Amino acid sequence: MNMYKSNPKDWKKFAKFDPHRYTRNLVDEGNGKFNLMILCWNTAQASSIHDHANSHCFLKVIEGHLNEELFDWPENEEIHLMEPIKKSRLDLNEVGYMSDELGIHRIENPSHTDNAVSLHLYCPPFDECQTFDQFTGHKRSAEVTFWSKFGKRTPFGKEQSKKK
Ligand code: 2CO
Ligand code: FE2
Repeated sequence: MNMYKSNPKDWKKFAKFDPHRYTRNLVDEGNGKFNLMILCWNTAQASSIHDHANSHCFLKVIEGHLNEELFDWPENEEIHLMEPIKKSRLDLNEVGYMSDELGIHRIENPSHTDNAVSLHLYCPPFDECQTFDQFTGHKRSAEVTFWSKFGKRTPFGKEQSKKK
């Protein structure tokens, strides 16, 4: 991940954007051992606060830049505002690592003029994670989906990553 220097020619065919939310585009299933994907962040798009389902997450910015807010796991069921414990910026070609041991996070493309694209490797792959409400600390399970797989838009109604 560190050694790779981003060249849009390598990944353009996987980089499919949606005007409404960031997209997850599957590049390789790593023989079931990992998922390699390209995430496309339109201007000002952000993820929810989420965990990583016990997976290791490596991410590299391959266009634009991203901001990360790191949060501690909420401790109890009491309603409370979640405050970030760390904010960082990931620049072009920078690599980050995230796992449940470090906490939970939110990623955002803070630019209002430029798109951002990131390359993610999740080991092992996962098809469900938990998302958190910043204002209450409440969580719920969310299925993660692919906007495209291997360069082809996932057919409508079959966005689930699961092979049920
Ligand atoms: N984990 C999020 C996802 O897979 C993206 S933020 O980077 O870890 O959609
Ligand atoms: Fe994440």
